[in-house]
Amino acid sequence: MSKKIGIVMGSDSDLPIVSKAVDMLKELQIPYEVHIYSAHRTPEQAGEFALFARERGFGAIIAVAGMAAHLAGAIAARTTLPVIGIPCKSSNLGGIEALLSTVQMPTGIPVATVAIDGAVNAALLSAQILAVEDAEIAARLDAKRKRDTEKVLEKDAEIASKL
Ligand code: RP5
Repeated sequence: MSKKIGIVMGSDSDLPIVSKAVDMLKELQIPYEVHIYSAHRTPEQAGEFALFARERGFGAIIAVAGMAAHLAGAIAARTTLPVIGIPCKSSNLGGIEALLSTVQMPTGIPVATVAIDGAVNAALLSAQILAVEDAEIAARLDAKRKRDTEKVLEKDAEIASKL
């Protein structure tokens, strides 16, 4: 059984983004656990989750938050597991504020930040982290890359006949 991926979102309004990460983890047959813990509204629960995540069998944590997005950093401050931040577009600033809040971490506490709303890449990166030690996940990732490549080549073959 592989290690689990923890997914923590700051609000249930982040669920449409989280669902995309969950779908990717399901496709790769990776176990996961999802929580709603906010760096601001439930700081103790978010901190507790991070503190005990390693001993609870997690291999990496994905933190999803918008606006003044401190969740990924707050979690990273309390664990040495890899933390991946997804900045969300949840205000009229378009997510740039969440991107900057997530990516600009002080030296010593890294957060691997993906694109605004980049849920699929966050899931893939978390799988790649587990795949360092897990040959089955590595094989599934290789197979997915191959399928993705084939899809693009099929489109390439079609485009010539369309134009
Ligand atoms: C963040 O504030 C959440 O992650 C969410 O993206 C944003 C807005 O939250 P709600 O006001 O919709 O609960 O903490």
